[in-house]
Amino acid sequence: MNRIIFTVVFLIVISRHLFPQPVPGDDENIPYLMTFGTKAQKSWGDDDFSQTFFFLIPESFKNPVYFKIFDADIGGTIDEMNGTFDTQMTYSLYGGKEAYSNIDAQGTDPVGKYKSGNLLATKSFGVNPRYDNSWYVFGPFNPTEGEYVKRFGGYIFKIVCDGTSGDDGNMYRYFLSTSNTENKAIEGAFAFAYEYSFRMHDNPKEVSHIYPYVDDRTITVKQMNFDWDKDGFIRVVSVARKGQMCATSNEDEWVSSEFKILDEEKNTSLDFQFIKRQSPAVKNNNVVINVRNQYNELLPFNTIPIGGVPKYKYGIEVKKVEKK
Ligand SMILES: [Ca+2]
Ligand SMILES: [Ca+2]
Ligand SMILES: [Ca+2]
Ligand SMILES: [Ca+2]
Repeated sequence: MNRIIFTVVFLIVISRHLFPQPVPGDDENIPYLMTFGTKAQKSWGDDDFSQTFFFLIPESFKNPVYFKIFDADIGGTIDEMNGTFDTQMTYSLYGGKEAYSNIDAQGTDPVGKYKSGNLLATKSFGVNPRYDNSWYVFGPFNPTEGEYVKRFGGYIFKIVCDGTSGDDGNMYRYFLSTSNTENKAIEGAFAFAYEYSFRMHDNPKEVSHIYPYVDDRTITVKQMNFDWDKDGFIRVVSVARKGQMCATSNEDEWVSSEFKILDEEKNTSLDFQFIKRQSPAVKNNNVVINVRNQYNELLPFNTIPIGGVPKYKYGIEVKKVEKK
């Protein structure tokens, strides 16, 4: 019996390594990233019609890489139509100097030099049945075409998805792969963003997550969310926190709230849980979120949570109570 359990656990661990590196990540349970055309009203759920993602490739990895976009088009079965589909959107891939390290690239708004670095590839889409519900691929690229960032121990690439016209919503996902025909993971690679603009599930039983990483300088955390449509609640779970409720937004508004970081939470990921209202179910809900520390610096959301998905440890709270 123990051997069976061991084998099952072993296979789960192994299969997670063999499975592709999707963005959004497996543990996030977010159906799609979401970016609207520039003529959309913000009340549809996108505050700025632009989204930036970074991809880290560890320097030990030497083979070519591919950046794959699922449902790159704006039309067809996946995407949110407003009237008729008339939206254009551009995906741009950057590497080289400043692709990541330019401060404008790490903000929440598409301003200044947010498209810093060397433009390695770019492609615009509108209605395009060929790339509806299928893949478009940038690559191959040598990992060294990214920007080398010492503290990450690897090369960083950036993809910016910008709405350029129209008022429809683009739903899409990314995969970082070693193959242009299959989704093959790169060990130790991951993706991250400083602001997430995404589509929630329609099924009220599905819970979506993001995992901001809290470093040891973080004392307080401020979350801001946009256009939550009062869809249930957002709560934070961590190794030391059972369920911290966050202030949530209604239609077309930003709402923020803050909480203090506990010692045990330093150098761990927080689990922001997006829990839907059970009834009546909110459909087609697009949401934007970012999280900052006390210096107003954005915390990165990693598609694979650093240190794993944090689990609340009952013992920590007991110890804290005893100390008082
Ligand atoms: Ca339209
Ligand atoms: Ca589509
Ligand atoms: Ca799409
Ligand atoms: Ca919304």
